[in-house]
Amino acid sequence: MLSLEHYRRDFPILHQKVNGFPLVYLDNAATSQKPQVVIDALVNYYQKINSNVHRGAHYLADQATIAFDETRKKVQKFINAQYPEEIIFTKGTTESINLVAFSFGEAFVSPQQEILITEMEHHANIVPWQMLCERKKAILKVVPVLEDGTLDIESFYRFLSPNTSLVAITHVSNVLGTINPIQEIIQVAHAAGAKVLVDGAQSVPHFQVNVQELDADFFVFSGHKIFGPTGVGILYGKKELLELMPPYQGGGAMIKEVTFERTTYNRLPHKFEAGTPNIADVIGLGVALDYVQNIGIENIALQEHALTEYATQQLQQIPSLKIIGNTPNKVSVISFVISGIHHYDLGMLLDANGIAIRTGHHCAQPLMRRFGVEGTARASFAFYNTKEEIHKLCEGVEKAIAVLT
Ligand code: 7TS
Repeated sequence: MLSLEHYRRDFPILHQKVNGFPLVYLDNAATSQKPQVVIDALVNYYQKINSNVHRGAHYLADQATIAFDETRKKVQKFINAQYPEEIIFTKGTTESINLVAFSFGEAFVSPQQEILITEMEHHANIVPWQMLCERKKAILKVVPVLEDGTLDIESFYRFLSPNTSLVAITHVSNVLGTINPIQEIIQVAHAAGAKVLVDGAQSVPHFQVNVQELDADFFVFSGHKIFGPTGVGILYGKKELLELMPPYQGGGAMIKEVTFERTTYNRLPHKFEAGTPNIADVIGLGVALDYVQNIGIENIALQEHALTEYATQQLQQIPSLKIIGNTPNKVSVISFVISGIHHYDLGMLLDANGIAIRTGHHCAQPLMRRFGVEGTARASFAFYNTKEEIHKLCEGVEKAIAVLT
């Protein structure tokens, strides 16, 4: 087991009082907190090497470019991509998915072809595909979710056809915590001739991902959920696919030569990185990945698993509380509803005690409809959370039930 005290000290934000109580931060699925080394990297960048990248005109430009390009290699290693140019920097998961929906959609999706998604997707992995289907007169198909929060894999097999162009699926649900059998899904989709985009926003922070082993065509995630800064995300794509896809945005850095008659495009990854990138935050993400690697993602997984089991067991003792998402194969996300209590009221009462959880639809309105709820309360843990914090959550919930019912 990790020495929690040691690692908690790395996160300055955790050591403060909120509403007079020590902060209990249980909203890590929305965004994780940042260790001091990441904060220092941002300050250091602006104090010492701030400059534009890939223009190579002077010392600072070189330093910034080296640090920026270094992160691409760190990400490549972190998810075991074959080539660094398969790593495209974006604003986040949302932009990565929009990029693929636009660019892959433009090149490869024709009328009447199908895009397969699931009922447990975040809006970021629904709406861009709806927009694509509208543009291309393609068809969106949705694989249902079973009562325990697992994917209806039989329906997935049934829905897949030679007409399926792309399967866009979350690796892990941000509401249910369910880990989808992504390797099987990718194999079967490939056998049917479809490509697969995996939304890794909620998987990469919690366990080892190996894109080559998975054989994913696209894999996307956000830096801010894995202890990195906001405003930077990753699109991994297989080189041979990215090569065939048109640029998403035009501008500086993505061109080889521009004339008023015709423009030729830069090689990967620059073709997909128009304009000045988010240099400081990209460098910060590199430091965050180093931080995770120093602790060991497998140690993080063990710690989070123990916290999740414990919290599940404790919350289940509360009679009016129902957990939504009951598969044992899940990450550290627990969504729940309490009969007779609105999730917003619960969230407000917990906040008054310094406890931060998320309430609402979690950007997954179709999934809320599937479970017949308007929203849920959701506690999500990082490795720096403690059993004591779980006790505080349970006490807070019990107090709220006493006050509100
Ligand atoms: N996909 C999944 C599975 C997510 O959980 C999220 C964010 C996104 C995509 C979008 O990521 P972004 O960084 O581009 O915004 N999920 C959440 C959440 O559960 N609470 O706040 C944001």
